[in-house]
Amino acid sequence: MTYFYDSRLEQIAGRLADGERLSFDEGLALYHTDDLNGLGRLADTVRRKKHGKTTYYNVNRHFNHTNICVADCKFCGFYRRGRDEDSYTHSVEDAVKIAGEAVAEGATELHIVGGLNSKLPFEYYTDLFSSLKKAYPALHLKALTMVELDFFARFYKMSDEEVIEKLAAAGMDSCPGGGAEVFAEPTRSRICDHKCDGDRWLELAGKVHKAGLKTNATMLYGHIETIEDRVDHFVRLREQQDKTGGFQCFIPLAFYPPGTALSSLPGPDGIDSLKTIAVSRLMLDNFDHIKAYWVMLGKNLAQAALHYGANDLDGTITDGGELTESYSVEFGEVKMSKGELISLIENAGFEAVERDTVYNRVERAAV
Ligand code: V47
Repeated sequence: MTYFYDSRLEQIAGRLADGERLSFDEGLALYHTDDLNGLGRLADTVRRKKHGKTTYYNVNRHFNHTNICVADCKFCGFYRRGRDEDSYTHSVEDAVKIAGEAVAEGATELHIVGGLNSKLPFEYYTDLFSSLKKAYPALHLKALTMVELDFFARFYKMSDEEVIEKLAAAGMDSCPGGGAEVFAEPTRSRICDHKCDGDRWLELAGKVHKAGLKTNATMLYGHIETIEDRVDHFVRLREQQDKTGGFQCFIPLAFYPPGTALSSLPGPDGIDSLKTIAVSRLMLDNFDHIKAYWVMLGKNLAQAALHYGANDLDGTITDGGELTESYSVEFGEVKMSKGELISLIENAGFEAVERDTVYNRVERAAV
């Protein structure tokens, strides 16, 4: 018999065992519990029902084509203005060279995102994707957030459908989950006033799903948002998933304050991060995968998160891009070998399975 220190968790355990969907209030109760291990056990039970001991990782590389951005998000340490000395925009040739290095290292995925750069023509993106595909047809291009797609539709004066169709025709295979931040107002406007709102982010994700492409979803937590904001985020993602079903994976992103306009904040602690992984697993009953993104959690906490509902550690990353510039000063190079990823997973008592971006197993010839 499972023992809970918190009787509310016991009630929720009963509802989960009956296959019930948890309510907004139950989401709050999960966050407010002091019974961390009880919460973890609930999330782990759901995770093991879906995936057993399987824990996924992938071999990937991040590539940021430009750091020039008009959005001015308070949590971002990555963006620059065009006049800044350290602003950059990569040429398509640079991108193909970097993709070649990634493929030589065994990467199956290139994760491509950048700033909202008003100096680039739309053809830059179609050229970028078609050149990458021409050079490396098997490399999956997981590219552009809903915020970038929204910017393109407005800036280049195209319909959403046209933007998605042209980018997909050029080689965009799926979209990463960035730009979701926190949907709830007024928090969203306070941290990213110039980005599209939560409803628009969800609308675009739905349109990408309808075009037949998968996307991911994220939530940035541990800044000025409330617990209510977080649970609202889960409920809205879950409702969108009921409608269009194209989210593969949810990735909670632990806020890392250095180098941002919110650098006086402490960021989330370890307990908060484990709770966020667990509550997301329990609230997002229609998401298959919960990713413990080791770049933001740190390797050790990401490993522990595998016992709190996560079933994916993401990847080798290599040159982690937009999230890693200040992080790497503190923690060193943002890169993990396949061997290290596998050890983290196996030492946590799980089975490591290499996946591609859409969660097919990758079989490699033994060397
Ligand atoms: O939208 C920005 C977040 C996101 C900070 O889909 C920050 O597989 C923490 O979405 N501290 C972009 N987080 C990254 C992203 C992502 C990452 C890995 C995998 C996938 C995927 C998606 O990063 C932004 C924002 O929410 N972010 N600044 C920061 N200082």
